[in-house]
Amino acid sequence: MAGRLIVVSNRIPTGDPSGGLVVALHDALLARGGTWIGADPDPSEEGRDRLHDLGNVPYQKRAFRLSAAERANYYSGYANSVLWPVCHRRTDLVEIRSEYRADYLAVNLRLARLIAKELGPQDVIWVHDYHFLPLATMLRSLGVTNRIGFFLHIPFPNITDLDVLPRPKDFARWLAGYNLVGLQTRRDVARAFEMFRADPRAEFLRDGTVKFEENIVSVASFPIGIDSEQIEGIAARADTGPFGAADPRELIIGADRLDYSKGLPQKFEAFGRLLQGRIDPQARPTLLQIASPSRADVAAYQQITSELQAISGRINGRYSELDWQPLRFVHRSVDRERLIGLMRRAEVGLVTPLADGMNLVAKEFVAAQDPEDPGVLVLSRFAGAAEDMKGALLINPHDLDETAGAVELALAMPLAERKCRFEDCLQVVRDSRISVWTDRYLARLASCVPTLSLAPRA
Ligand code: GDG
Repeated sequence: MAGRLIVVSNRIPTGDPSGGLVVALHDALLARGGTWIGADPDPSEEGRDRLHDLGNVPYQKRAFRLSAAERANYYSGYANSVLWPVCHRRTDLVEIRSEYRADYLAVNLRLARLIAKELGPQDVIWVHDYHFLPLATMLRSLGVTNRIGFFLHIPFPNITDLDVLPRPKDFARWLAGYNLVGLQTRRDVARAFEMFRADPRAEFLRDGTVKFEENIVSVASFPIGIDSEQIEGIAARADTGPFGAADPRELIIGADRLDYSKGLPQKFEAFGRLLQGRIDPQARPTLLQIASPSRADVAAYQQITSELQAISGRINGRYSELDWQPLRFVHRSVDRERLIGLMRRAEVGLVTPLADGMNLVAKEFVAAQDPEDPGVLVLSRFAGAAEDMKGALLINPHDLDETAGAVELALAMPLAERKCRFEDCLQVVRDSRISVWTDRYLARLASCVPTLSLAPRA
């Protein structure tokens, strides 16, 4: 690619990059050079009319600033209280307010203007996630014909759920402003096609692309992955005995952002079912749930936190012994190496989202296992990762007995079967590693039909 790569994401890494996605984009920018644009962690409201340098080595990091009202309306509001629940099939949690949408559009338009000002003719823009759906349409309205790609990290919404949006038809039009829309799974692509098929403005071309008014957009799946080699290395060296004398004999681990999409109440209740007679009381299994705090200013997140505290209190009250607490609900983030060590130590990884774009924890759990004595992944069918991870025990997280039964099976699984399932899963994790994801996406974007004419409106 001749021009610069310009990556846009709401979160921009400061300090050492950590976490799969951030590392992948960091590597892509290191290899190709370019600019990463994101929201300024500095809460200052000054200078919203320009991008601020957050450092130039080894690539440029530039930040846009938000006012306190914009943070509330664009970020916590439209992005996290409208689009997030719509895409995660929780339309009951959607909060529609006119100021949310107004600021979402205003922030995107301001960002489009700031980007357009500094864009070279060959630059390629790669936009990440639901915070920026209308960015391409807005850039096109400012005369930008550069290649612009989009990747949606979360599930593509069901077509009927889109009707909950204030102006449902915007969704398809905004996406059609991009040259390439990348989604996590083939199932997501099918839902996107269903949306375009139902839209009279869209026409399917023979090569599988969609012509939407004056734009041509390609839609394809690019299942995101992890730096599996790095995690395998960390896990092999990790401290796996942080429990000391209280080391549980059978450890089941969960690690999620504390989010209502992750199925945590269902996970806790299913564990309660397991304790309720399914398991030999002598086995004393422990569920360690690390739940890193997330979006605490949004009411739905406060509610789910209280709900989880109540369920874990009930289960522990009922089953704890003087020297055994079955459920450890740790509502804070733990150090990455420690987390990977805990994953390696665990007999079972329990991943139960009700809806999830991919779920990197599932892939990290697999990469962290000891190949000679691997643990078993119990994985929700509703995680994007389940589309390819056939070696996992797949469950419906709404079915508490099924989940409890799968954990029981996992805890009793003979080594030969554990190894066989692990090897299947590890192959999937390695095949979808993050460097492959980045390269595949950018190669596909480079081959997309260029935008020749411009959309007349944003
Ligand atoms: C979105 C989509 C998609 C978790 N707790 C701790 C911790 N983590 C790390 C995990 C993992 C990451 O956070 C979570 O990634 P997920 O993929 O599981 O979930 P989301 O945050 O919802 O991510 C998702 C992803 O984007 C990428 O496209 O897969 O579907 O929702 O890396 O290990 N890390 C540390 N301490 C913790 O306590 N250090």
